[in-house]
Amino acid sequence: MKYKIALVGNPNSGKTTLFNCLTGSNLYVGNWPGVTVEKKEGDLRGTSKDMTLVDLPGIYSLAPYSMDEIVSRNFLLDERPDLIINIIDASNIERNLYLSTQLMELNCPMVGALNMMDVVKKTGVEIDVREMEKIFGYPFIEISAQKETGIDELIKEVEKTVDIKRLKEFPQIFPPDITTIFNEFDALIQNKYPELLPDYPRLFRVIKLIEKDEEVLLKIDKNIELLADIGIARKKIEMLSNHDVDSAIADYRYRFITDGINKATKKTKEQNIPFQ
Ligand code: BGO
Repeated sequence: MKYKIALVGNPNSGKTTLFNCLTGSNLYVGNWPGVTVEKKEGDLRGTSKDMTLVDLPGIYSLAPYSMDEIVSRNFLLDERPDLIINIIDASNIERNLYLSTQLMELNCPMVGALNMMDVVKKTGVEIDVREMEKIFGYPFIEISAQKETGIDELIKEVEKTVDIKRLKEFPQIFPPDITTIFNEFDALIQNKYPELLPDYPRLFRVIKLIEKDEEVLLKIDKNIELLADIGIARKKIEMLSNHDVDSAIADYRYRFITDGINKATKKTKEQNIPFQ
């Protein structure tokens, strides 16, 4: 069996540098179907398992607005990789983890590669990767793609995690009352619209419907009854959060990330370089 591994991360997180470290000379470069976005694939080196690494375009979110986001999202939803290597610029950890909270909703095995650790260490910040795993529900490995440190550990962790078939643990990103609304809406979808987006991971489907995601709206084909049900769920979230749905969901994600980072990092010496 050949495993399909997706490399996903923000632009400038060091994805190209890491891709080159992880693959040998066995490289295939083409275009994603129908678009002029470059597609790179290569065999993962140094592993006893047969794994192909696919480099996805750098993205900030799974919203379907830019061509890069559409290409990455369609690959993750349609091709269902066996594992995601989520590269995170650890010197900009909170912003980078925003994409991670969305990737978690795909319920695919994931390993977080905390890149730029050479930079982070100079700022005197320490990251407790065991604590990160407990909070975020998937393993993290500290690396520097540029200095080629942590690469063997990353490959070992990928080998270990790939057969789990789902995210290791699913943490509570949203507060309990919001999670209840999501669960009720999920049950409603399963009972009332059993044919709706059957291939979408369940939490991803719920959130994208409630967010009125553009791609999803195209797929539901002006189903008036479903739109009314979505409207009811949106109202409930707005009443509980006192915000519009998009801001509320983004805000909950950031709060979850900030709380997690506060617990899992500490500054060991004073330096003038800011850590965001
Ligand atoms: C330039 N540590 C450090 N310090 N830098 C890293 C690391 C790391 O672990 N990993 C990557 N970089 P890409 P995307 C550059 O190109 O892989 C650097 O967009 C420069 N170029 O070397 O391209 C990497 O694919 C001139 O930096 O990222 C690159 O995700 C001056 O992060 C940049 C300084 O990496 C982005 C840096 C002409």
